Amino acid sequence: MNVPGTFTLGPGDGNARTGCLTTAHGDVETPIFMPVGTQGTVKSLCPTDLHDLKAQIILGNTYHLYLRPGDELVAKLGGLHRFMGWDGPILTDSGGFQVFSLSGLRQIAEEGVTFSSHIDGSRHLFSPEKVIAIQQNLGSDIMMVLDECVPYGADRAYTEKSLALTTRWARRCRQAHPGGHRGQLLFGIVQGGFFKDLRAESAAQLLEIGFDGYALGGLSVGESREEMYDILGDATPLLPADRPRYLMGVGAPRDLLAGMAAGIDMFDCVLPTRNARNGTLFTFQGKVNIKRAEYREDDTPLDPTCPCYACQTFSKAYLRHLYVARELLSYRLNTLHNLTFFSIMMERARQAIRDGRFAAFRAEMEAVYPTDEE
Ligand code: PRF
Ligand code: ZN
Repeated sequence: MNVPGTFTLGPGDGNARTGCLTTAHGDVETPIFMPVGTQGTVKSLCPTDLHDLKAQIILGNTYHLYLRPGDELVAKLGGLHRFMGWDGPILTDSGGFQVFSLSGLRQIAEEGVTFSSHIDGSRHLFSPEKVIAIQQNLGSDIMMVLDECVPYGADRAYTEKSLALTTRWARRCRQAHPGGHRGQLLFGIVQGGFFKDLRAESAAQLLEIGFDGYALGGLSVGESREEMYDILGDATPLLPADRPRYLMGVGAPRDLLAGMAAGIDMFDCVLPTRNARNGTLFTFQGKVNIKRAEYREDDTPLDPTCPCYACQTFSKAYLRHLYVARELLSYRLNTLHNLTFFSIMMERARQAIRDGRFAAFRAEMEAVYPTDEE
């Protein structure tokens, strides 16, 4: 049994690599996509469903769980794994990003970020020490440092100042969690906006502090694909090869492939789960908008090759009916399917990397997912 934090690289193909990350709740094969379970649940699914679709690690949110039900309550009830009945690995985001995207009236200072709850307007402070304490209470396997995700379009002066603060916060997070505590790992987050030298500075500073893994933050914030891929290609090699690399909040199938090609090991995104709930389904033949009239009498499965319960049991006509009727089962079946698709796509990508045919696999998938949005 390896100790938490052990990261073993397997075969690679170009910059793409396979690996295995050990956590206190088991091993994660990389590259991996992490389904998002913001509030201690991957919306509409049970942990048994997640095991069935071979999810290896899920993501939870510090911001939401701190506000409701409260990290101290979760700790009292045995930690997040026990509370939500998921015994596999969990990564928690630090709350930094959610404060900036969800809460009202933010105020950034040296001490931390003060914000209003999106639930009841109450005021709260997230300091580096506080978000570590919250994540320790939750008991996640991988914790993230507090950072500021610089808004798209921020100028150099703002980005520089923000980056300096993000680095000081990262250092305080590391000091608050020098390592060891229940095997919880701590990842640093590279910021620096769309300035390559600032990205390099951020990476160097985080490396000097020393983390169990390194994330690229501040991407997929409204920029074009070309801009994101440009920073991705430039910044990923700055992260140590022997540590897991995580691209936060990404993404669509072709973005995952671009990330893997650059040497990224971990991803998370609400896309498969959110799209499921608005009727957009992913298949290896392309995207399907299940509400379309053409499926009204379609007695065939969504994807006959898909092992998910929805595809094995129901017709497109039935899935369309559930969606149009706003039935709860629609959310569940669509989510089961989309996460199964992402899980299989990542497994195929890992195998393609091992077999030295990742570029061909990427081209194959891009032919099916050629569109701009996704
Ligand atoms: N920082 C944190 N979480 C994040 C991001 C970030 O920059 C992003 C950006 N796409 C998603 N989630 N802490
Ligand atoms: Zn399916």
